[in-house]
Amino acid sequence: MKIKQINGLNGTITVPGDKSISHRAVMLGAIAKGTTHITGFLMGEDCLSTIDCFRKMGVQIDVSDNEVVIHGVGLHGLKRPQEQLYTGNSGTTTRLLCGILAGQDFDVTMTGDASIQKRPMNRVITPLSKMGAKINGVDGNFCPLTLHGADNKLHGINYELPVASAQIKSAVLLAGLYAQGQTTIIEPAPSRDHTERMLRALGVDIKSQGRTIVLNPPKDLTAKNVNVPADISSAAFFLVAGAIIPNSEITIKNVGVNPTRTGVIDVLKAMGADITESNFKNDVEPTCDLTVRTSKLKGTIIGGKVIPRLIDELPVLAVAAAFAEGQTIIKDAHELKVKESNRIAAMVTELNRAGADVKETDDGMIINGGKTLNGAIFETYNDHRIAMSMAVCALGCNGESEILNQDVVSISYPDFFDTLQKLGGV
Ligand code: SPQ
Repeated sequence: MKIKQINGLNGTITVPGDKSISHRAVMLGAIAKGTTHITGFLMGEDCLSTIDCFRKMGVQIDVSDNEVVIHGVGLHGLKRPQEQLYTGNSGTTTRLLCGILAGQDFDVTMTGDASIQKRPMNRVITPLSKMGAKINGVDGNFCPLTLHGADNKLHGINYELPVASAQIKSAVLLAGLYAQGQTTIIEPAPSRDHTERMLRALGVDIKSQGRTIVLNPPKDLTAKNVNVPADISSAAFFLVAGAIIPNSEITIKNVGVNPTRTGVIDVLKAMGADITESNFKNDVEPTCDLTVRTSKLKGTIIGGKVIPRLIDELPVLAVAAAFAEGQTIIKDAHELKVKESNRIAAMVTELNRAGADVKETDDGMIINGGKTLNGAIFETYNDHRIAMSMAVCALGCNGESEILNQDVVSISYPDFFDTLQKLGGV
C-alpha cells in the first residue's frame, strides 16, 4: 500500500465494532440460555476465529450482513470438538477460551498462528491451575495447549493479578462460572471491564469494588442482545491522524467510551489535541461521537495507571509523539513486548526509519518529537496495529511511503484503508 503525504483529512466516519466486546458477546452468548442477537459485531479475523471455535463445539451461529445470532447451549452444553480449536492470531480468543474450556467435562487442544505460539500462556495457566484445571502447553507456557477438562473439578480462588490484564482477569472469571465457591480477583490497576459488565447484564452475581472483583457462580446465564459500540482502539488511528495532519476535521460516530478504555483521549488531550465528545449514550457500555481537529501537539509522559487504559493505542500514540513538539516518555509498558509483535521494538525501528528521534527503553521509549519525517518503506511485523500506526505516520511524512503486508489490518479493521480513502487519505 502506497501512501502520500496529505494536506487534510475530512469527514464523518464509523469504525468497526469493538473487538474485545465482540469476542465476549460470542463467548457468553454461546454458554447462555437462549438466543443472542449481536449488532455492530466486528467481522475481523480475530472475532471470526472465536466464532469458528464455538461452532466446532456445537454452537449454531448465524452470520448475516447486519447481525450475528448465537443459539446459546447453556453453561454445560458445549460439545467436545472433533478437531483442535484454532484461534488464529487472537490472544483474546486463546486466553479467554482457556477459562471456559477449563470448566468443561471434555479434553480439548487449542493452538493458533506463529505469533500466538510465541505469546505467553502461563499467565492464564497459573491461576487456572490454582482453580484445579489441568493444562499442558509447550514448556508449560506456549500453544498448543491441551486442557484436560474431563479430569478436574474447579474451585473458586482469591487471586491477585501480577499484571493488569483483562485477558487474565477474564479467563479466571469465566472459569469461576464453573467453579465451586466464590472467585475473587484483585487487579494492580483497572483493565478493561467488558467481561464484568456483560456477565452482570446476563444476570451473574459479580461485584466490583475498587481493585477487587467478586463473582459467585450462577446456575445459568440468561441471553441478552448485544449492541457492540465502535472500537475506540480503531478510532484512535483517526484521532491521531486528525490531530497531526493539517486542515483536518474528523467525526467518528458511536465510539465506545468505557472509562477503562479512554486513556488515549486523556493523553491526546493532555498533548493539546482538539477533541470534543458529543451525543453521549449509556447502555451496558457508554458511547459518544468524537470529533478531532488539527492540533498543535506537545510532548508528555505516559506511564503508571493509564497504561492498561491505552495499551493497544501506544503504537499510534508514539506516532502522535513523533509529530509533537518536545519530548514524550512512554514507560511502565513492558506488556507491549508480548503482543502480536514486540510493539516497542517495532515502533522504535519504524519511526526511526522515517527520521524520527526515538530511543528504546526497557519498559517503553523516549521520543524527541518535531523532527522532519520522510516517507519510507515500513515493515509491519505481521501486526495489525503496527500497520495502521505506520499508515497514519505515512500521511504526515514528506513524499511517498509504502506499508508492507498491509492486509494484516484485517485482524481488527478490514476496511481501514477504505475509510482512509473516504477521508481523502489514500
Ligand atoms: O487479542 P489480542 O491479540 O491479545 O489483541 C490485542 C490487540 O492489540 O488487539 C493485544 F495484542 O488486544 C488485547 C489487549 O491488549 C485485547 C484484550 C481483551 O480483549 O481482553 C486485552 C488486552 O490484553 P491484556 O494482555 O492486557 O489483557
